[in-house]
Amino acid sequence: MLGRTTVTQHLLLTQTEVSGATGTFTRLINELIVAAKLISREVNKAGLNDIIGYAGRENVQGEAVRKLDDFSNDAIIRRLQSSGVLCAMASEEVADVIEIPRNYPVGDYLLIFDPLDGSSNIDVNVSVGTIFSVLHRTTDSCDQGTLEDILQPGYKQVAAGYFVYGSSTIMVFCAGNGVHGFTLDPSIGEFLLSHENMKIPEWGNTFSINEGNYYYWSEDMRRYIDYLKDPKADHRGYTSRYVGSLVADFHRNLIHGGIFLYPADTKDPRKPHGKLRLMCEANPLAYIVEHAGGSASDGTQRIMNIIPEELHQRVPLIIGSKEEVRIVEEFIQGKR
Ligand code: P6P
Repeated sequence: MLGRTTVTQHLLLTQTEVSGATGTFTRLINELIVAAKLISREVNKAGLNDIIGYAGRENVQGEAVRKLDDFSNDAIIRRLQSSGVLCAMASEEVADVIEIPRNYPVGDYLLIFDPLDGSSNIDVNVSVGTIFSVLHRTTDSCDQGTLEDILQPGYKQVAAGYFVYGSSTIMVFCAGNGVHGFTLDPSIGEFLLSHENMKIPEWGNTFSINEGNYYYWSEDMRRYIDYLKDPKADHRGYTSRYVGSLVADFHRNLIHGGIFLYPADTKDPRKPHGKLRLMCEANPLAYIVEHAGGSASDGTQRIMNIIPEELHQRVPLIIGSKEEVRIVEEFIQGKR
């Protein structure tokens, strides 16, 4: 325990390996870590304080906002807006681009985040998470970042990661040089390296999908799920695991192999492309999974090749072990 690498040591070491690094990126991630520690503290005692339940309003997604959503969103915005490293932010909870207040310096990075994904699970003590994506500004300015700076395809990300608030609080993060996991030791308040250079198995026997939507899926998606459950099909057998919290389902599959799917469905005409958001959920997890050797697709194309048109646009998400994603794409593209 005494010799374990802290996330700060890891960031500083990585920084020395990046020519021209000025430390602003390290500052960005460190501020995110402080926000995550604050969120972890509140999540882990949610049943004991007045922070579970609803905030009495809906967010841009038309979803009832929970007090912990608000707390988590505010924690990230307050920590990062004064850091001097961002020119703008975007949050799953906020309709428009979040500007940096005029009394703070402006930097060259952009942060896009889902402050507390899966928050509906808080009341029943199921793991939830924070997801984040880091971009570099494209507009040549020293002023506020714009929507143009934010609406970049996923392959332009310079880093991405998530925090999962579960039986322990774990940060999984990649800045282009491997995917690494750090576990929070609450007794010292430090994230310690626990999963170095994570790689997702090429195959997996776990599938994660909400089968309650079965009759709302396309015929191809139904055929694929039937195939997974068919004992006579040409595979080694699958098991179903669905937490209903994207970060928890993704994290399990990252470690053990498997596939998570949230396909398009006809259940809600407001969400014809499925429920999950491109910018603050699909892109950052796609960045992580590809750097870990996996794949992320909307069924017909690589998630990170999608050119964003709207800040909160939704996409079908198929993500996990490379070979499992390939099989789904073959069903969707009529090759199986
Ligand atoms: P459903 C949580 O609300 C979330 O955004 C993801 O974390 C999760 O994967 C998904 O929605 C669950 O959605 O429709 O299966 O309840």
